[in-house]
Amino acid sequence: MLHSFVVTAARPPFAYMPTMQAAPAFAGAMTPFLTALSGAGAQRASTSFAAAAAGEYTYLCTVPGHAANGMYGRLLVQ
Ligand SMILES: [Cu+2]
Repeated sequence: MLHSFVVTAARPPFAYMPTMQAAPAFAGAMTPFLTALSGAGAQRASTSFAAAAAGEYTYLCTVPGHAANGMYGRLLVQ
């Protein structure tokens, strides 16, 4: 199953296709869509970013329907 990761300043609820409302809050705070399983096993991605401003952010999956069905969480930067 496809998944992705982005940290955004947007808050839930999220639309079925959240990419327009979930721009990355920081440079590098996202991954591309991870592709489906292959014969080699699970896909993985990593990213790194500097959370340059304190605040409350949301991390979520931008694959259509995932964030709308709860695939998100809160990231608190202090
Ligand atoms: Cu997902």
